[in-house]
Amino acid sequence: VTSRTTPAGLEVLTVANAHGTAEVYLQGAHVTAWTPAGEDPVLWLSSASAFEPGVPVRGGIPICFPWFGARDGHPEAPAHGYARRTVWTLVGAHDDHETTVLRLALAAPADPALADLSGLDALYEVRVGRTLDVALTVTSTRDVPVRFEEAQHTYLRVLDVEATAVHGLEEVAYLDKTAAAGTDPHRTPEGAPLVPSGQVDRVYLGTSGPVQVVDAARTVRVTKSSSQSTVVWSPGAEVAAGMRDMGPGEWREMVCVESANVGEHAVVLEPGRPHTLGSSYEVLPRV
Ligand code: TA6
Repeated sequence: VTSRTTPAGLEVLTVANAHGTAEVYLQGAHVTAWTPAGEDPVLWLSSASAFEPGVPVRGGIPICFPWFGARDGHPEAPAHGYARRTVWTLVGAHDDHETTVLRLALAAPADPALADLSGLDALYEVRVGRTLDVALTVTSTRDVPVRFEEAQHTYLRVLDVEATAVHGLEEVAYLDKTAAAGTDPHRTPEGAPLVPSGQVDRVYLGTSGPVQVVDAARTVRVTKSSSQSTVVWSPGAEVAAGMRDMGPGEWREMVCVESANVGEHAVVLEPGRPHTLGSSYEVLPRV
């Protein structure tokens, strides 16, 4: 593991071992790259992303915590929580059977605006090996249950999102976040793999199974643990064109598949009972 500081003052860790390479920014504990040996990069990263203090990176694996999207009752709060904007502390790095393990910690901020979410400490473990494994463990120092949301908002690199099939959610009902305001966003299972077309923004409800993302080049499998929701997002041409941190046309080269606990599946953390959200990414051998 080596470390460098960018001209903007962000610290980046580079991992290289027999099985591949990865990059992790301390800001956001953000994995921005993972390339298994002999494969193309698995994570997508925008060519127009900001890499600046306090600004989330567009691509890789943003951590959404302790809320997802807008914060309920707090329209002024930044989207997807504070974890992806805050500098985490590296608390450990070691090699374990050809796997490199990084551990990063984020203490609960002492912010009166976050009083109802106070006491939530986070630890993130990143394992770089034949697979990439990430695990977010949240503990509470409070003596009352605390409700929070979380997601590993992973941007997977694909050849063309509109020619990519997302398998594993065929029988799962979802919320369609593109539904017009005031209309019911609940949708019944589609019974077929999702091939994103235009803007897709869905929260699949009550699903803990794996997802396989299949394009013309390969299959990437996402396996998750202690996660009850899966989010799939593709901005489509129009939304992407309005995003300053996405290069022209690049929206086609990504799809987000997010291991999450959001909305009705938010975590209610009891004192003394840590919760760990895990995701594992793997390129499957060609058949
Ligand atoms: O996970 C999907 C989503 O919540 C979308 O609604 C979309 O806004 C996206 O995340 C990106 O959010 P961001 O705050 O990173 O621009």
